[in-house]
Amino acid sequence: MRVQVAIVGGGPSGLLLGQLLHNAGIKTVVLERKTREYVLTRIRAGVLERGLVDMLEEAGAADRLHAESFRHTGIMLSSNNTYFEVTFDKYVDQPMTIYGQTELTRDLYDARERAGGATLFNVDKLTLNDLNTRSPSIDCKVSGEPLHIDCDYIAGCDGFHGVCRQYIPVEKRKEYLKDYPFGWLGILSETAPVHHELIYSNSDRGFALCSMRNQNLSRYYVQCDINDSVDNWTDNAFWNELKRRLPERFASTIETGTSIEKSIAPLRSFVCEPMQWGNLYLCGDAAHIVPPTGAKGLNTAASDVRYLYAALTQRYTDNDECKLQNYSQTALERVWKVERFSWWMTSMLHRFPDQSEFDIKIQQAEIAFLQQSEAAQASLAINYVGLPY
Ligand code: FAS
Ligand code: PHB
Repeated sequence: MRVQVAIVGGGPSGLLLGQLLHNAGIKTVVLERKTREYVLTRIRAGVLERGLVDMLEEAGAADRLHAESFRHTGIMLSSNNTYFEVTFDKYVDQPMTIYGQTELTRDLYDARERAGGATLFNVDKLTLNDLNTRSPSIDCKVSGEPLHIDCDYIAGCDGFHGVCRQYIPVEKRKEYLKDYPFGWLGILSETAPVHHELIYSNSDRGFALCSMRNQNLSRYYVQCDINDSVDNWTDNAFWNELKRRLPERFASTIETGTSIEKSIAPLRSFVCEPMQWGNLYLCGDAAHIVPPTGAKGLNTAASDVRYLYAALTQRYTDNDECKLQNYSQTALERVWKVERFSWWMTSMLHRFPDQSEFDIKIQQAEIAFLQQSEAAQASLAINYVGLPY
C-alpha cells in the first residue's frame, strides 16, 4: 500500500487530520488499533472551542453538531456556598460549543466513509521504519494479516499510550510530567442539567463539576482519591457527594437518576518535546496531556491538527517544507500556554492532600479576586474560549 500521509490512531486527532487532508486531495490511511465500535464507547470531552468547530465544518463533519449542540457563553464558579458567573462574551466574542467528543468522533468516521477515505481497524504489531529518510514506512498486522505501507510522512495521533512517541530517540526526547494526587469520578445520566452553564465548584470536600451533553443528558464529576474505584460508588453515593459539594441552590434542585456511564480518569500534565522526529509528526494526546479542568485536551489536539494540516498542504501545494520544519516549535508555543491554564484551573479548584490552611486561604483569595476583578475574569475567559491558533 502507498499513501502520502499515514495516520496512526483513529481518535479525534487522526480522524480530523485525515479528513482535512483527504478533502485537500492528499492520499491518507488511518490505522486504528481498536474497532470503530470500541472507539465510540469512550466518553470523554464535551466542550469545543470555535477553532475546532471551524475545522469540523471544513472537514464536512459539522451538520449534526449544528443541529444538536448548544452554545455556552460562560461558566459558574463556586466556593462552598458562594458562586458567580464569568460571562465570556463580556470579554471575548468567541462562544464555546457543548457537543460530546463521542459524537464528533462518530461524525468524523461517517464523513471519512462518505468521502471514501481508507480506515483500517484492528491494527496491531505496528512498527515505524526509516523515519529519517525520504521514504518512511509502516509495518503492521491488520486483523492478523501483515501489511506494509510506504508513505512520505507519518502522523502519530495514537494518544498518550500509543507507540509513536517512543520512536523519538530517548536521548533526543524531553518529557515533562506532573501527576496530580487525585482523579475525577465522572457519570453520565439521562437527567436535565442542573444549570444552563457549567458549574466548577471548589468545596471543603473537594472539586465538583456540573456539565452536560444536551437538555436530557448531564455529565457530572467529583474529585476522588487517586486509588479509588467505581465499585466503591453507588449512584446514590455519587449524588449525595455531589450535592455536598454544590451551593444549596443547586444541591436542592439537581435532578438525580441512574448513571448510564461511570468512570474514573487520572489527572496529569504532560508534554513531549520535540513533537516531531524526521518524517514523524505527533498530534494531540500522543504529545501532550492536560488535566480536564480547563476543557483543553481535545481542543489542543485540534490546534495541533490545524498546524500540521497547514504544513502538509504547504508541502504538497508549494513543495515548501518550511511549516513542517517549524511544526513542533509552533505547536508547543500554544501547548505550553494551555498547559499553564489547565494547571492553574486545577490548582485553584481542587483539594490537595498535602494542602496547608494557608494554601486553602490562597485558593479562596484567588477565587475572590476572580469574583471582583474584570481583568482576572477577562484572562480566564480568553484562555477558556481558546487562545488564537
Ligand atoms: P485519543 O487517545 O482520543 O485517540 C488515540 C487513538 O489511537 C485511540 O483510538 C487508540 O485506540 C489509537 N491507538 C493507540 N495506540 C495505537 C496503535 N499502536 N496503533 C493504532 N492505533 C492506536 N479532554 C477534555 O477536553 N475534556 C474532558 O473531559 C476529557 N476527559 C477525558 C477522559 C479520559 C478518560 C481521557 C483518557 C481523556 C480525556 N480528555 C478530555 C482528553 C481527550 O478528550 C483527549 O484530549 C482526546 O481524546 C485527544 O484525542 P487524540 O489525540 O485523538 O487521542
Ligand atoms: C465535560 O463535559 O466532560 C467537561 C466539561 C468541562 C471540563 C471537563 C469536562 O472542564
